Amino acid sequence: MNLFLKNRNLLVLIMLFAVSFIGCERKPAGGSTGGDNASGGDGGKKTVAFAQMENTGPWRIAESNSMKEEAAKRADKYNFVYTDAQGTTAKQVSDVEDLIARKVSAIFLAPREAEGFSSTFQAAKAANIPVILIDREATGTAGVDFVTVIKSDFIKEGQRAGEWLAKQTNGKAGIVELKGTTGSSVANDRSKGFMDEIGKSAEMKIIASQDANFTRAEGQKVMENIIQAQGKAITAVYAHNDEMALGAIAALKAAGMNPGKDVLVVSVDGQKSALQAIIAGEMNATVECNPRFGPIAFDTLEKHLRGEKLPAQIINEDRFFDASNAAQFVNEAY
Ligand code: GYE
Repeated sequence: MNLFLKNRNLLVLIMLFAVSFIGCERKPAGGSTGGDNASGGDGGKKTVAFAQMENTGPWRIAESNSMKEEAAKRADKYNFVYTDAQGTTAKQVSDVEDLIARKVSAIFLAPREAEGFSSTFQAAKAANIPVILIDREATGTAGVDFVTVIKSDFIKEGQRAGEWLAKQTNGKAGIVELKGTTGSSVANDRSKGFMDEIGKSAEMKIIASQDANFTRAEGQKVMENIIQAQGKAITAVYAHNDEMALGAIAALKAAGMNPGKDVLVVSVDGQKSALQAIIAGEMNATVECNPRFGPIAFDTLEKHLRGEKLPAQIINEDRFFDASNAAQFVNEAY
């Protein structure tokens, strides 16, 4: 063997040694690749996942960011995995199935629709993975199918919007209701609370009610069609979220109508652009629905892991914004 070959063999040996060494260093011991429940490796870190339904619109982006930020604050204890179902319930179901297959230690789930998750809950249970619902409900029993649900009181949100509107209009209005995604617990409850409240006044009438899927673009489109059909009969808009309200405001303006004045606009969420619209006088009120779930979600998980008994529901306290306080809160809004 000549000197060149000898040196080359030596070089190959050194390289092989180096590669296997790097390989050892990089290997995530008990990390997000599996075996997490059992191993407790990676310095004892647990892999916790958040299965988000979509990440469009300020509310959802604020929620995702809050979860990511809180995970980062607790990075000594947790690895964090995030999935985005891009607005499709079927994808969200398969996202959760994948997380179960990866053997994560716990799953936070913001279920797009109430139905469709029961077999996933069973699979998680069989794998001993706790599921905590955040922001919306899913069909099933707390303490059995999932640990608990952390959310706002959506019926109360609808009631507060209805009560405010009845007061402002002396119990007489032609109302357009823009509803959230059909099949979501939020849309049902926000409708129910509102109807219960306006039902107390004989002349509070819903003249049109349609699903606009919680988005601004759909809110605008649906509102354009309703304006064509109903015109001046519209004196108020109740939107299940601020994005749809802002879409409706754009449609009303384009039709030469006067949102905030001739047509009162009330919705739910409390995002920055809604508070700005209130300050500008184009929108009237919004019931807060807090999207910043990170701290309470992780605190709840830790209580569960310590073996504490949790209530079936954990309800966030929300505020109410109108012309009297929008300027005070606009800077802290998302
Ligand atoms: O109000 C809306 C979002 O589930 C409470 O969903 C949440 C709602 C929120 O898209 O803006």
